[in-house]
Amino acid sequence: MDQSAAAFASIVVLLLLLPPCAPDDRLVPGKPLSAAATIISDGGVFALGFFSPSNSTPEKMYLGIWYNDIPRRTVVWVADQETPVTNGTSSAPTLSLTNSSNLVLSDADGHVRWTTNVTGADSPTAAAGPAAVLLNTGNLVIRSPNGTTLWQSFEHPTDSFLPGMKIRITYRTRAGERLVSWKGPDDPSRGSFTYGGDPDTFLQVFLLNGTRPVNRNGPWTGYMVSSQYQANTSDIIYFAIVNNDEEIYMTFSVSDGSPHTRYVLTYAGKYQLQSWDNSSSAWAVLGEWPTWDCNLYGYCGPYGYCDDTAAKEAVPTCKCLAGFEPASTEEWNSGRFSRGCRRKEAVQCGDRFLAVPGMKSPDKFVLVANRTFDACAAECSSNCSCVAYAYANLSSSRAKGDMTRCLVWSGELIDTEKVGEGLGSDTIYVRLAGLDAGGRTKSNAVKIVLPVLASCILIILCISIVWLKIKGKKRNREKYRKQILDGMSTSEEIGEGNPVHDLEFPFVRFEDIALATHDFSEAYKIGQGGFGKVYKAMLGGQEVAVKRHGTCGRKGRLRIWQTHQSWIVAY
Ligand SMILES: *[C@@H]1O[C@H](CO)[C@@H](O)[C@H](O)[C@H]1NC(C)=O
Ligand SMILES: *[C@@H]1O[C@H](CO)[C@@H](O)[C@H](O)[C@H]1NC(C)=O
Ligand SMILES: *[C@@H]1O[C@H](CO)[C@@H](O)[C@H](O)[C@H]1NC(C)=O
Ligand SMILES: *[C@@H]1O[C@H](CO)[C@@H](O)[C@H](O)[C@H]1NC(C)=O
Ligand SMILES: *[C@@H]1O[C@H](CO)[C@@H](O)[C@H](O)[C@H]1NC(C)=O
Ligand SMILES: *[C@@H]1O[C@H](CO)[C@@H](O)[C@H](O)[C@H]1NC(C)=O
Ligand SMILES: *[C@@H]1O[C@H](CO)[C@@H](O)[C@H](O)[C@H]1NC(C)=O
Ligand SMILES: *[C@@H]1O[C@H](CO)[C@@H](O)[C@H](O)[C@H]1NC(C)=O
Ligand SMILES: *[C@@H]1O[C@H](CO)[C@@H](O)[C@H](O)[C@H]1NC(C)=O
Ligand SMILES: CC(=O)N[C@H]1CO[C@H](CO)[C@@H](O)[C@@H]1O
Repeated sequence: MDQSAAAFASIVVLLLLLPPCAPDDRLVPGKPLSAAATIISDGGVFALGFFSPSNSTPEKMYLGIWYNDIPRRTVVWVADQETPVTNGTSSAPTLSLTNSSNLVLSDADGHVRWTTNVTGADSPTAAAGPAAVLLNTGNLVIRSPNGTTLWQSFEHPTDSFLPGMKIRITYRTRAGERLVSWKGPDDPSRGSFTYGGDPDTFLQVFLLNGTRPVNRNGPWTGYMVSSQYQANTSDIIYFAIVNNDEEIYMTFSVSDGSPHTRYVLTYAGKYQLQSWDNSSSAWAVLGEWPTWDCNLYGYCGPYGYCDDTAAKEAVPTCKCLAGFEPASTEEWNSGRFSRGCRRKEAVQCGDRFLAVPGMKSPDKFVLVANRTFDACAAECSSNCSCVAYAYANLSSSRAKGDMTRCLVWSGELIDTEKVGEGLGSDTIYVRLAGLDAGGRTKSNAVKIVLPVLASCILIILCISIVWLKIKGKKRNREKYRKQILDGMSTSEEIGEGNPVHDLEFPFVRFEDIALATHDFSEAYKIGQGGFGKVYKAMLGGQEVAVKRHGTCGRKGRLRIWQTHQSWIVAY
């Protein structure tokens, strides 16, 4: 008894005497990472270390970051995509941090295979040097002795887009992050697919195969936050587009307690939204783009458009824009659409424009700066080579207060899609022969006009309401935008007094929500996090996720976001 007590006491003393260990979430100068070791983020979600992707060639190793707490190794970042290091028989590769704050990856034979590019960092004092810290978000950050970030892996992405990461384009340099696919399932070297913003227009996102577009998101219509509720996982994914004087970027976050969620550009050229399913120990694919052939770039040829709202079939429905007919009926009928459509009747300079709502705008537009809607229309109708225009009020300014987005087309209209009316869609105005002053076709007026007119009125009504609400708050928007995103990336509570409350999206009354959720009954609750409780409800025939901040009675404001898949209402 005495003996064991003494032994215990001496262990305690020994433990007390041991010097405090450096936290194992970081690398410091003079303590390189060996091939067999890993660095684990504080929180345990991510690991940094060497891995060999293929069992057949174990001597080929890469430095990477993967999820530490799931049984299937899923690498989200690779340092040396081009040149794997080799694991020798007598020596192994190492990763070290230099006194000049650079990470250096050395081969078994001592050759430097990869290094970061930090310059001008302070030389360390004896007290504190730089550190490379693996954060629990999966970001590997080099910090200077004074704590500033000198380099981060989030700014050098490979195939994965993680919550809190940004994919952006800088206006001045036209440079930015692009996801790069792996070459094969077990080959992290650079594949041919990339995903990122379009440096020519800054307004759209391309999935490319080499330099060839595979899939394109339509030009940004100005929405800032959209969200998507995943019924299977009870996950809410908040997706944001942030535009400021320097850059435009997209980022996303997930609700608290959500499983691991990432976007990944697969080696096969698919952009997927994946979520870890603990019960089956596998990645569930919540979304995939291109979803079907309809989303392939230019699938329906010039002046054709694909109906993405149609039931997904093996061969998607291609249609010609109003006033156009298939270039070759024979090919069109046999499901070959690449030659697209041609005009039924040639246009003349004085011809008017038909409004086509609910569309993804075609590619190859020219952005005309600082135009009102009327000036945009005039810009196009006064120029005989202009065949179409589309207009949006961007909800955040690019620079110096220009909130307008006037797009004009003078060539073929390519890669148009019908996506249905919603946040990401445009009304395209197409120049057509035989329209009267109201933009109606003279012959078949009623058939086309009524739905078009109705949707126009609806859109204008919605835009005006949002516009009126937002108008008064324009001045502080810059500040708000930043704070929304700061809040999002850290998953902090969006509570009272948070500026996010001031970005309102009117539509729904509290009474309707209370009714639809049976007065916020537990039976309708689908989640809870730092942001409040989330309920499922049916509103106007739409399934929505209702987010409630606290239980502040009937005061407070409503917000609603929409994506093409779902709506979310926040109270
Ligand atoms: C690297 O090589 C050493 C020595 O041959 C071996 O012990 C180690 O397991 C190898 N590491 C990996 C990750 O294959
Ligand atoms: C470091 O900078 C050089 C020259 O600017 C560049 O060629 C190289 O690709 C950069 N390396 C990394 C890892 O960014
Ligand atoms: C911190 O150090 C970096 C370089 O190591 C330097 O550029 C920066 O100005 C320093 N910041 C402060 C607040 O001292
Ligand atoms: C890095 O700095 C430490 C402390 O100043 C010093 O002991 C060490 O020799 C330096 N290492 C190199 C490679 O310069
Ligand atoms: C990507 O491009 C290569 C070469 O141009 C081609 O062989 C391959 O089929 C393309 N893949 C896809 C999915 O477009
Ligand atoms: C995931 O499943 C494992 C066992 O299969 C369990 O131990 C763990 O708690 C689960 N994690 C979550 C977040 O449900
Ligand atoms: C979601 O659930 C439905 C029905 O339970 C199922 O058919 C579908 O495959 C699930 N999706 C995912 C991504 O797990
Ligand atoms: C936009 O146009 C208006 C009038 O057309 C002009 O007063 C204003 O200076 C312009 N703004 C910019 C940023 O060009
Ligand atoms: C008309 O449009 C074409 C193509 O966009 C452009 O090159 C030309 O400068 C425009 N003409 C006028 C007068 O604006
Ligand atoms: C379609 C629409 O609402 N356009 C408005 C966009 O904002 C400008 C002012 O910058 C208004 O004049 C437009 O009417």
